Amino acid sequence: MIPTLYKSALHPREVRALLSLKIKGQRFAVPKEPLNTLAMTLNDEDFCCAALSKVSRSFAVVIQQLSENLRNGVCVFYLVLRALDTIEDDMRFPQAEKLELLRNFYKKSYDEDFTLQNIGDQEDYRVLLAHYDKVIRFFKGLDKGYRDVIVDITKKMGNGMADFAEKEVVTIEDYNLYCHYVAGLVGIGLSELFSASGLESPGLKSQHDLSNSMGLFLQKTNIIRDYHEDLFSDRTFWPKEIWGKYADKLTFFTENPHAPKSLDCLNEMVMNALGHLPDVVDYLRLLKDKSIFRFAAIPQVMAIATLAAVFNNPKVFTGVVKVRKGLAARLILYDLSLDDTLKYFKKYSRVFLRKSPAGSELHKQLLAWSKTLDQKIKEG
Ligand code: D99
Repeated sequence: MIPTLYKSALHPREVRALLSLKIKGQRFAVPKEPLNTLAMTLNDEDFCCAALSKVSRSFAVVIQQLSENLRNGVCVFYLVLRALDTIEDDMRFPQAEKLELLRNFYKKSYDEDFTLQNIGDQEDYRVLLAHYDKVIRFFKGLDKGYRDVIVDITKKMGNGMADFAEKEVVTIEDYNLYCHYVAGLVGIGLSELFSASGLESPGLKSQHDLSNSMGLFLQKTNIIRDYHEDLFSDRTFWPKEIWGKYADKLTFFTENPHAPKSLDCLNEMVMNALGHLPDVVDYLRLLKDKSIFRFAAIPQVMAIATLAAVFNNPKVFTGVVKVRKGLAARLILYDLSLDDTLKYFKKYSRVFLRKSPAGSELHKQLLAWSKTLDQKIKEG
């Protein structure tokens, strides 16, 4: 906590937010014991909540604030997605077996004897899979509308992950399709859960393009930020159709982080991600329920803050550039309105303009993009 506070030292509002989140966070106290100890004592629902807090601390707090039955649906959905992600990411797993498991994972949704031993590169994920029967029992207690959505998305995502386990992301079309499978479908599934809950309009579940963009904006931000980390796992997600214009091999950038070609490539990847922001604004504007709005908006604000931090920043090529946890704490604590969110988008869009060379092609594109964003914001 201290290092986190130190990083926010110059931002008093963040310091206050971090401290009060720490206090308030006790209400969602993340149990100190390891997850496999908790697995012995907690019932299915409490285990799932503890697992959620363990795998994604700040996100768990936001999910907790959703209304009861939607919260359970989203919690299970998140854990099912995390299980799929853990299987996809486990490189020690024999390929043929992995493809089989990804494509058939949805068929296990009602199988209370189903657990997975020794899969996952982090302890908490291994424990989640080892006690996956608890997730399945919690899943079976959900409303049928929620269960049908979760099974449908699991099937599509599992097949999409298996398709891409055997082929590289080369074209921008591949890039958009991969991100659709691992993140766009999350947005589409959530819109269906929001509509099924009755808290949002039935029409929301048909907004596939806007829902898809919600996931793509977050996923592309993660892929850009994780360039260095992903470089040494034998999978890369940067499309050759983009980076191939600036280098012969992807490792050129980590070897030449300050080269103009490296920064031009990075900035084009950021521009590509920013292309989804007008859809994000349109989607957030459709939301009526306050807790659903915050659940959807907070990761989007974190994402644009991350893009502003990585834009034109050579450190992306040699490490992971993270935004201060103080920002997440502030967003989680103060009830973020649509207006606040749009102000954040405006504030960060000025950073891109300021950091891009005046008169450059990139600057012109950013000006056009910023005007589109302004137009969207004014439509309010
Ligand atoms: C996600 N994604 O928030 Cl896509 C995943 N952190 O980034 Cl159910 C699962 O992980 C669900 O705590 C929802 O270290 C989401 C999106 C989302 C989408 C569409 C509409 C509404 C919400 C996330 C979750 C956020 C997250 C982890 C991090 C700090 C900030 C939040 C931490 C998107 C995905 C699929 C790309 C990971």
